[in-house]
Amino acid sequence: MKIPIKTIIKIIFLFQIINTQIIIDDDDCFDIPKTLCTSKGKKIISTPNKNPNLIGHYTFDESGLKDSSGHKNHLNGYINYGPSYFIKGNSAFLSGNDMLTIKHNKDDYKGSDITISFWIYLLEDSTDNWRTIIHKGENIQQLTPTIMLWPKERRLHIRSSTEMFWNEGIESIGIINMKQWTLITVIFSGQMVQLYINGNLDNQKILKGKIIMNEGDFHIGKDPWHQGVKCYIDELKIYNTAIKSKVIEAEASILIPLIGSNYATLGCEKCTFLQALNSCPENYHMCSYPELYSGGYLIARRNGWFKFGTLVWARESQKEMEEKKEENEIGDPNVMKMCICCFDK
Ligand SMILES: [Ca+2]
Repeated sequence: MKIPIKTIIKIIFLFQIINTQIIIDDDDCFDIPKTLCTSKGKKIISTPNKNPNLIGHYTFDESGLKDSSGHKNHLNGYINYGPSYFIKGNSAFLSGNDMLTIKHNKDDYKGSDITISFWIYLLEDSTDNWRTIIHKGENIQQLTPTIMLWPKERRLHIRSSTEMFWNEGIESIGIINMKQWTLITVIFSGQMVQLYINGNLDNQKILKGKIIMNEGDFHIGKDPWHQGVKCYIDELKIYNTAIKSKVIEAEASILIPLIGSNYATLGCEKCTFLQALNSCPENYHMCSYPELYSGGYLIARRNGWFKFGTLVWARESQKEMEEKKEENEIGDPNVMKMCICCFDK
């Protein structure tokens, strides 16, 4: 009897798959090892190499509560879906009463360093109460990490517990806009806490003590001790390390694809012209009017800087500067405006 060559190949391939180690995990799901060898090891089929420091990744797309990082830190709770931050897929709709949790898994942490990144779309303005977006901890005095909203404004309240005090952190300078997707990234590393809004460094601080990690669960959308936030959340990522600013900028580039999130940064909120000139960080300068209209104003609006007022200093031509001098606006210590700094080309 002749056996077709295709059938022989199929039998050999099946035999090799059977010979690989297939594990059935606690959730009764197949866990196939990352690499599969065929043709006596000449052909290697591998799954994409995932970032080992990404210990939780929640897309809320087809996978629902599933952790896509490969670490099996699946969400617990009931999920309602909302629209995705991008064209395809879903987000998680959180009503303000909904709470999702992630169990603490000590094997995933290398120390106290942690990065939290997510897209948020606020559906409700301030409610006069402190509201929890994310909180990890067994009780109200374990705070690493915690991201909340202030009672009377949409300002972020970033908290952690340190060796010096149980409650240390920073507040956002920008205000989170309503009904607009915003990328929030918070990095806790050593004694440093940094907040990025839409890929742009919003605030940072060296805390009094070293940050301490706790063994409590993550609470998403609200925690047992505070009210929650009515919002959509998408692409929630948890890293056990401090990620690089380039990674954050890359994720935020979807918002301002032509110029990038680092095109402009905030120099000062309300300052005189001379203070404004000195307020820009290295590699940045006070934006000119063309630069403001080419992206400076867009970034300022998206990152919530216009709460400081709508008056903005601009670097102008020599002639315009001379005219301004006559008006004495530049030297007047009572004229205060915002300074938006643009990247040096
Ligand atoms: Ca999604």
